[in-house]
Amino acid sequence: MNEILEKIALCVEFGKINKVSPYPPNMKDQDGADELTRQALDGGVRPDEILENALVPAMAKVGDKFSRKEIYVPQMLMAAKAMNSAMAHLKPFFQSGETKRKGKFIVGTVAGDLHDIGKNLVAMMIEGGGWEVIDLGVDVGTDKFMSALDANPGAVIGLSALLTTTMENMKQTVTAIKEKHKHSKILVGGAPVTMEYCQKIGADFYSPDPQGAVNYLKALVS
Ligand code: B1M
Repeated sequence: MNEILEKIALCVEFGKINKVSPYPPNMKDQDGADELTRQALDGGVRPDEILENALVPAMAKVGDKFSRKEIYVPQMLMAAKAMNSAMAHLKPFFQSGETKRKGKFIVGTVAGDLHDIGKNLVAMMIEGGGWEVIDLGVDVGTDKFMSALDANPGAVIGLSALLTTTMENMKQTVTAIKEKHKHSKILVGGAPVTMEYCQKIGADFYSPDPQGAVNYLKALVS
């Protein structure tokens, strides 16, 4: 792998955002994902190469370590911040259509539910997996999911719920989406959600963690 891509991947894996960021201590005063991504683009590396060969594999490593409980939420958030600092340089290329993404992922925490830490991790990992993410935020009602899907036909939908009470709203949203867009794929997750519940409400897939969500989307387009 190109040396600068290796460096960007390490910055993302270990959460080194930019030169002034003191984290992680062993990378202090070194360029971070921000500066290195700029340098790579200026040096002629294509945006899709940076995404595919640095950000995606680095975030996959982060996801696997998180699944194995070798790292925890703070490290994952730092990795996601580093990835975002790199993505800020790449986004103009993707938005202009010059570089293609794998697809669109609409995500939100269901109606009545304000928990967004897990949902944000999933969104960031999926963005790191090469998808365009449309994040509708928290307390998202069925109508808002439907409007987003109407505006982005074919997008995969992700619903997150952290409360046993709001899980019921997940069911309502899944039913409404499947009635109007029966071929839409719906992924569900969140602490109280299970595969059994996913099947019961007619969603397509359940993942207990962000990496499972990334793998599911990857399988959809391969
Ligand atoms: Co709330 N809360 N909370 N809370 N809160 C829980 C969930 C609770 C378990 C705490 C407890 O009682 N032990 C409990 C729920 C009980 C239940 O229903 N079974 C609870 C409660 C009761 C409440 C309130 C009702 C409290 C009150 O006001 N009386 C209230 C409800 C507000 C509302 O939503 N309407 C409330 C409020 C809050 C805060 C606002 C204070 C805050 C949220 C801040 C925020 O998110 N911005 C909060 C927090 C922080 C928690 C705990 C402590 C932590 C949740 C969290 O972020 N976990 C939580 C207790 C706990 O979990 N220890 C608790 C870390 C996060 C990375 O994990 O979200 O599970 P998680 O996401 C995971 C996976 O689930 C998965 O990937 C993530 C990474 O592995 N995942 C997906 C998540 N979404 C996914 C989507 C996917 C795929 C995977 O595909 C689309």
